[in-house]
Amino acid sequence: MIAAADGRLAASRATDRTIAFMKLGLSMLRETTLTQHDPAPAEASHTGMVWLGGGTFRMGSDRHYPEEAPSHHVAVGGFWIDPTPVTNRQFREFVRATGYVTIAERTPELKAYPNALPHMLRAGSLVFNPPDHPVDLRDWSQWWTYLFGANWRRPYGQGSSIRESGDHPVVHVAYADAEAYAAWAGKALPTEAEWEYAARGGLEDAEFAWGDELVPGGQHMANTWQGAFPFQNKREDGFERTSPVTAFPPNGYGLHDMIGNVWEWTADWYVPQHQADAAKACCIPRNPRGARADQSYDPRQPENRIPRKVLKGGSHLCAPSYCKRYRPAARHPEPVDTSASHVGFRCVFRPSA
Ligand SMILES: [Ca+2]
Ligand SMILES: [Ca+2]
Ligand SMILES: [Cu+2]
Repeated sequence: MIAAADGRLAASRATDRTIAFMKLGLSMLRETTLTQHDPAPAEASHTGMVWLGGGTFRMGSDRHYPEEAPSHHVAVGGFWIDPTPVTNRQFREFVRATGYVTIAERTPELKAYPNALPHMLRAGSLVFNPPDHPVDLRDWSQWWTYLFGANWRRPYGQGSSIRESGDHPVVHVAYADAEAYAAWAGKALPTEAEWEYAARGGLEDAEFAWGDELVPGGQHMANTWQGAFPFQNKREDGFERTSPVTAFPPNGYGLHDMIGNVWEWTADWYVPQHQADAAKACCIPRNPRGARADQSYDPRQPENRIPRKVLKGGSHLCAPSYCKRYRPAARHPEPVDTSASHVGFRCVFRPSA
């Protein structure tokens, strides 16, 4: 349980940063699908990264949430990808080398949040703070707290640390933080199509990154949530919060944690649906880059003009009883300024064309 650092916090629980500040106040294609055409270019060896030859695959799903539909064919070129999310240890190397200060560590400016109540404008981040009883599942503010002092070094606020979790994914990183790390590493953030192609691990249209069963033969394949969300975490997978990035088996491409543990930032702007499937093989989009920034705003919050990126993969908070987003097709919009205790990222490297 997270101790509130400030009496006002109870009222400031919210799902994203801006709200937190304002709160108080085709079958023919099947054979070619997922075939990896491109051999890894010899130009560079990206130590520790996994080469994925490009291919055509079925992106999205018609069987789940509306934003994942329609399922449609997409082609991606070959690229390298990190086999795990970026860890606390890796992120610390970046910060030591550059002196970079993450968004969650900076005091938010009134200029950027004109509707904010001044006392809320303190450095912090969103921390999962579970109630001990059933709550209205429509109200996310029941389990999210904007916690002053929470950041990547102190994932659960004052008094917490990452001393024992160097191999856990870094969290409390906003989009710009992930981008800054990627630039430093000479890498980039994946597009949604690249990310989903990688997550599917070579399986055609499967529900999960490992097949069609969530817990095949009783074996947990990812760090998700078992029990009644958000008050009963049965930890049958062994972890209440984040887990070491290789704690669960890799998918068919050798990639760990694509599903669960932490959501991962992608470079694409969010719109709540996919484009229609191409009528002919000729017209399948290649390396799609998502929507435009000005299409990504939250329509329910017209006063908040913070554009939103696509998050992928679900997290340790995804539960059959609440949010079945522990699947490659699943997606979630996240305002670029927002950081949280269940969101991280991994990088890709694209060969120069
Ligand atoms: Ca778990
Ligand atoms: Ca993940
Ligand atoms: Cu979820």
